[in-house]
Amino acid sequence: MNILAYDLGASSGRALLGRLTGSRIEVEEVHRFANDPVKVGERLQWDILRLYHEIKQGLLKTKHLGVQPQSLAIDSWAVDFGLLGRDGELLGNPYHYRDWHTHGVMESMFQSVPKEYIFERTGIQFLTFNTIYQLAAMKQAGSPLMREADRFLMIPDLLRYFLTGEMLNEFTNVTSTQLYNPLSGDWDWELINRIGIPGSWFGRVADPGTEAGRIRSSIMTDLGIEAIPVLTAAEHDTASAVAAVPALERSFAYLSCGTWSLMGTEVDRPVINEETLRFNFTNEGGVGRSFRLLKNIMGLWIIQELKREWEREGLAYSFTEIVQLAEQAPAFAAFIDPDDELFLHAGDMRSRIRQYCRSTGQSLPDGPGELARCIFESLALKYRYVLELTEKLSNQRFNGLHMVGGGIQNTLLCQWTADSIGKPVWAGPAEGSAVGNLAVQWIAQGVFSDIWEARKVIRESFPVVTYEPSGREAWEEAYGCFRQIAGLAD
Ligand code: ADP
Ligand code: LRH
Repeated sequence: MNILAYDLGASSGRALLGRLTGSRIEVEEVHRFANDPVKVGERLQWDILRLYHEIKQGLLKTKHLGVQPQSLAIDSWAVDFGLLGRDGELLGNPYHYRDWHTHGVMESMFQSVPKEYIFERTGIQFLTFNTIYQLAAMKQAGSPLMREADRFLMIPDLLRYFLTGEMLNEFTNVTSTQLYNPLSGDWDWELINRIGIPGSWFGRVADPGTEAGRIRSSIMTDLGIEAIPVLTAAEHDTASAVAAVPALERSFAYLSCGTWSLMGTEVDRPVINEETLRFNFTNEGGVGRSFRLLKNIMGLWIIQELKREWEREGLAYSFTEIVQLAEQAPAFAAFIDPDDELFLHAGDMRSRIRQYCRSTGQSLPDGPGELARCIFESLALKYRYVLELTEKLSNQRFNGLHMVGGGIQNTLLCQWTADSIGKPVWAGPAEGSAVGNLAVQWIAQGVFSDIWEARKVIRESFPVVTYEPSGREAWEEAYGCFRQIAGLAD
């Protein structure tokens, strides 16, 4: 029995076929495609129709393999959305969350809607690009979409709607908007009303694994394929990635390591208190109405951007080469706080890293190896800081850290993470989000009884590499330096 998972990441979109052979999961990549945002003037937008086209290409390639999938589901990154008119047509291209239009909007909203009020009601961390601030930015800018819109759909909701004609708002992604109240278990109508957005835009919240229609007959005719049921996945890619963590114990820590690094633990109920607010932790919805108590860390985005910069200069390093260059560069020469706002938007990372180092009185990394080493070491050190906070805020002690996502192919980063946290790292699977997407579909079909059975099978199906900590003394010293430079509080 084959099923199809689409995972739209910032580094690429991919379609993976999953099948169960005995008690093992096998995956086959049928299609990989670019998911580059498009800049028009100053606006950064999704190339949403191209992605829809690529999703159909995935269906065609699946057909050419002679496979009829039992179901399909889509996941992607959180917070972004499209607005639809009364006629069901998409109004404009969805904005990408790294667009500048939200700049300063969160801070100005706090003047009329207090930060504490928003956190008490939503439990969601304050990121300048959350949906709530994107909507407020559009409203402030007098966007005509505010007058014309009738429905709000997040990116996987929207692509699912294109495929099926059915509109549903999926739970895990909905929680990331900062407009959902996990205590009432519904959209926070009071908050939505207070920021002046029509409540009628927001529809029924559907759990991951809900039947959400079937492929439109026009697509079946165009592609010459049979009907395929479409399900909701855990459509926030981080929810899917955490679903795929091959943990055997209920108390575990994870790091979903891709464009972003998402670190935290899974909890039954949101942890909404002064401490989680102070350290800007979040409580995002997960599979089985669990919550992810986690913190965003800027992640491999900075090296992705540097790689693009080098390519423009004619230096086409692969990630493998970048890792080798980092390994050869001098150790602990300079640190950045990867979460400094300097690094959020696209472009010019070399000069921003040097600007950060200059303003903190450090030596300035120069060549590719030095810059890459600075990023990877700083990430490993930030991981220790956030892991210790996770332990404190969840009142747990972890024996090690599960890493999933494409970033685990960076074996140096995995080793340095183990060295920095002083605990083993268990790395795998690399396609965390796609595997979690498949797992939710199998749970919906009754193949797995719940997420814990799925995790057990994932553990048996994908290699998990263990990295034992080493070089503790040097890393301990580096941590002290890093915390001072980054000004990180206890
Ligand atoms: P996303 O889902 O956000 O698109 P992925 O989980 O696919 O991201 O991870 C992509 C990241 O993985 C890249 O930015 C890169 O840093 C890292 N990566 C991918 N391949 C390699 C490799 N061969 N060696 C080292 N790092 C790699
Ligand atoms: C990771 C992710 C993360 C969000 C960000 C926008 O891909 O979904 O969980 O905070 O992208």
